[in-house]
Amino acid sequence: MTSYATQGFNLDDSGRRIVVDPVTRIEGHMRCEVNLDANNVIRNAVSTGTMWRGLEVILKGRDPRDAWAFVERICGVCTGCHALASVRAVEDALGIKIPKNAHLIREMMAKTLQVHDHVVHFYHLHALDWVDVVSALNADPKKTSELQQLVSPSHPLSSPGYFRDIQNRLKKFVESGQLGPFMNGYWGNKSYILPPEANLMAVTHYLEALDLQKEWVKIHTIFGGKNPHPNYLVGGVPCAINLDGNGAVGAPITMDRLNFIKARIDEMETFNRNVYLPDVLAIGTLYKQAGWLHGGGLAATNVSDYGEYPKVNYDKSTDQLPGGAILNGNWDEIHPVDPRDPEQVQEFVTHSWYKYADESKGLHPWDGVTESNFELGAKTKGSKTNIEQIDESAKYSWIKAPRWRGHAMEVGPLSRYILAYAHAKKGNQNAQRPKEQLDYAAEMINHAFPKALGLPATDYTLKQMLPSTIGRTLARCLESQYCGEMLGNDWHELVANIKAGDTATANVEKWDPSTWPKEAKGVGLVAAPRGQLGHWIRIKDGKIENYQCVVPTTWNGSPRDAKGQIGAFEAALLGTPMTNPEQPLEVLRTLHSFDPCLACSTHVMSEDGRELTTVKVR
Ligand code: NFE
Ligand code: MG
Repeated sequence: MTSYATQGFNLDDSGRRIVVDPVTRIEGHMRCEVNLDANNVIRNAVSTGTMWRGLEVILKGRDPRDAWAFVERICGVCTGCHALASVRAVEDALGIKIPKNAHLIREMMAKTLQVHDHVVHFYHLHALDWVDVVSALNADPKKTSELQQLVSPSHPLSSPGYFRDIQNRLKKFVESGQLGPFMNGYWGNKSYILPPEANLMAVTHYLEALDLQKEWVKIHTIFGGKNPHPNYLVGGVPCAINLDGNGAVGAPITMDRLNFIKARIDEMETFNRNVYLPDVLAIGTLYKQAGWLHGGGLAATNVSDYGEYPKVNYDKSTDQLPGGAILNGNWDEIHPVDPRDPEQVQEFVTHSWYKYADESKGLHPWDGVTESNFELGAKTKGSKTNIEQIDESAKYSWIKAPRWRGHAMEVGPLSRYILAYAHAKKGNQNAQRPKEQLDYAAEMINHAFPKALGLPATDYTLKQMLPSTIGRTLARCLESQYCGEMLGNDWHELVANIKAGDTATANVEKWDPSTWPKEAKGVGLVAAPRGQLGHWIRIKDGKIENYQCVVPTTWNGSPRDAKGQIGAFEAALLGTPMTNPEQPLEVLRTLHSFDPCLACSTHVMSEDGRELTTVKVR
């Protein structure tokens, strides 16, 4: 028995151990082990990143203006957010201010990513933890049509015939035995509680979302040339504006293209409002009624975000989703977060496969060190290439352990929404962040959450219910909706600014490294879809001296630290009862609610490409 009293979690690793490896429907390589008590309740959890790629090491000695193109390859899912963090870090170091159009275009690219990422996450990476595809075959298409008209009254595709066609497509799929994206689900598990009609409706929306998402990312192709991995530029954006397109070379931003973008934004807003939010509310309500409100973990205590979406660039007080840190579940106190302060953001490697001179201490990212050190603990069972069980008392993950003032934190949309609610309650609005703007986020929490959960909107009920797996999924949906609306505002502002005669998209005054100081350091922050993202850079003699990325999934997927504090994935699993431990659906539900991205968090392969683990559920 191990006790981690500092966080109030008591871990018991004595019971039967279940291994889920890999955790699928996510980006990257992740393993999770849990110990169960005699009642099949999770009492200990161990989360591991099983891959290393070394991007921070690859960057050393390179031109800072090129860094965005390297770090952007950390991930194709949260595509663009590492490039954005990178150009912001370099601009911060060199004192470069970007033009208004560049700011608005970057904002639109970031919010497009947010909506795309959240919709793809919910329907394609997470919904099948709640929705039984095979059960949809038993649905009555007429009743499905009635259900949809009840929960999504404005959805244009609602006829019984439409659902019958989709059901027939599904039947053919299942009869062919080639389930494709629906392979290996735990279909029929008793923990799926939706009626067949709700399952058919949700599977239908899965297919609709699959079609739509490829349209939405065209916004990235217009502004950034391609997706995934759109182009960025230190000093602005790499696209030209020429509204009528006359005499322009390349592929400038024309009014035709802007109108195409507006049509996609309207489509996102309509889908969020008519389909995504009603689906999440319906699924949340039914599962809440069935008593499934597990998975709160660190969200009930420690959450943070750097704050994002400034109405006025470079003015953090105008952030439309304001940042801060909340500790010990005290929503009345919001601590300011300063990523430059060496005492605040630190990464520990005590339980990570890296080497520090003194591993009892954390390092601020400007002084961060990335040196691999793969060794397995004495208690690891099995051979090195076929591990049955890892030893969490030793090093056990390729993910470092970031901490804020020494505390393990949960990051992501749920954290941002808890913060928005707390800021609104304190009345933290100003002229650039009008009350309505901030209240909007709080309103959503006040209305959407209690409605979904069938509760009165009080601080007490929200605190009991919001920090949960369902709460996390709801918050992501609210953020998608909010980003869709902010996108519409950005579009109008961009068009108005261009029409007023401003066509500047880049500031190249400091492009030449001879204009740079001998030494400089900077930080670039982004509200990435999975949470707060920061890149820290040190520049010396025009080259990158050190580069460190502390990524959302590094925070959430963090292993234990020097004090033994567990990370957000691990904390969220504790106390969850499993219906059938041979089918770890509950583990997947909660882990998926974070939308883990291991490629992002490890950003660093075992040198000899050796297999570190095998797939095993026992
Ligand atoms: Ni690969 Fe990422 C996001 C970043 S990691 S997805 O969002 O940054 O959590
Ligand atoms: Mg890192």
